[in-house]
Amino acid sequence: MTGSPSCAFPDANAWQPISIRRLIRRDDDARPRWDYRGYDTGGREQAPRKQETTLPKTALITGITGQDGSYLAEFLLDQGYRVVGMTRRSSTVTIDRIAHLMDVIEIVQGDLLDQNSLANALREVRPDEVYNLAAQSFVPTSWNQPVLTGEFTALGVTRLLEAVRQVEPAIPFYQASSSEMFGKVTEVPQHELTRFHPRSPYGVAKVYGHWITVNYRESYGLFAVSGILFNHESPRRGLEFVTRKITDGVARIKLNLGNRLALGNLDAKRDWGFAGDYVRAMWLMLQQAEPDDYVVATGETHSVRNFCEIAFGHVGLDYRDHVVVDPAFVRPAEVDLLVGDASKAREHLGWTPTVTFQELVAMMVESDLARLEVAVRHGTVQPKSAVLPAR
Ligand code: NDP
Ligand code: GDR
Repeated sequence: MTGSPSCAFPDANAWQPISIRRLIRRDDDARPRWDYRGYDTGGREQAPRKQETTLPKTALITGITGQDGSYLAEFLLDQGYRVVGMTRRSSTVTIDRIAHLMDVIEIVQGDLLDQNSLANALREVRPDEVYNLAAQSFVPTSWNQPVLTGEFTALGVTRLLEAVRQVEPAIPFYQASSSEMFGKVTEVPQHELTRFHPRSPYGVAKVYGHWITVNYRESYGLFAVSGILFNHESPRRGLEFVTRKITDGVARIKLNLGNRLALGNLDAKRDWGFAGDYVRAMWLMLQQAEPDDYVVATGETHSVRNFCEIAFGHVGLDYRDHVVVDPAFVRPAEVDLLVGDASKAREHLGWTPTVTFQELVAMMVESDLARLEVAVRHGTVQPKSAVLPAR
């Protein structure tokens, strides 16, 4: 791909058709721009300034095929954005969560492992905002694949920040950081200044991603923010995460598709919110005058056991009749208690969650029941009396 040395983006005529769906071209002079956050032409330091424009802003989302990517895409489309998702090449299609959006979003190929693909994606898409949601996000996998987790979840952030810095340093950048960074917590509740003590290779990688984001902000003046999000769930949560594993299990047991659910540590406590609420906080962080880091959480904590009680109770079952503890699901090092203090997000962003814990559990159970009832009617799942699928 060729580019003019005087322009951060390449000549529009030189675009290569590497997208699955062809990108919309727009007039260079008319597109909304952010001023570079370092110095203006007179050498004076300045804050980013958005020019008034009626053109839609463009957001580039890495990890758009994941839970958060799908909700963020919907949210940004509602805000009138042009949404482009970055996906990595795969021999199988992994767009289940965004299948309903494929006519209204665009896709560009790129991989966090490949620096050039990231820079090319930025040149091709020319985003006004970048949301870095892509990661190896399942904590247990990070013990089996610690190096790969580091490559995706830690160094991947540097690769993308470096691409932003080289291609167009004025692009506001969101990094998906995690409450797993607090790990073995030193205070309760946890806030932006709580010390990090990660307890898994995933948590360690996220600490790196957090600090490299802060570092690029401080070193190069990038508008780079780190959202320290506590666990957030939804009917689109991956089936291997404990909330979805439980609600899927409840639905299967209710429909006589199984009778036992094997879990690990039932005493771990998490601050669980609804993913749809959390993507709004991501966007709000990029609309502020100054880049900063924010904890996003509900401020309530519940144990895995309590989640089971409510989820099974929702369909009139007692979890003690069905849940068994399997040491295979107990982690080498556990994060025992997470509960976030989101006062800063509330005060600076005006963000508060809208879905309660009980509503979240009910929403997920109902969704899994509806999905599996259809599968039973279509004969794509069969009744079983054994333990539910191991995840
Ligand atoms: P998911 O696991 O659902 O989605 C992860 C996404 O990353 C997928 O789209 C996946 O694509 C993509 N991805 C993985 N590796 C690469 C790669 N090498 N190149 C490009 N894309 C890649 O995660 P969530 O949506 O739940 O979370 C989003 C982000 O937020 C993650 O970074 C996660 O660590 C972080 N986070 C999540 C929290 C939560 O509770 N959900 C809390 C705090 C932080 P593919 O479909 O190809 O696998
Ligand atoms: P977590 O989520 O590790 O907090 O990371 P997960 O749902 O996997 O575990 C939550 C807690 O439940 C306990 N647990 C089990 N977990 C799973 N997956 N399967 C089980 O059978 C089981 N039994 C008990 C775990 O030990 C743990 O204590 C999620 C991910 O989305 C990360 O990417 C994100 O950064 C953090 O949330 C915030």
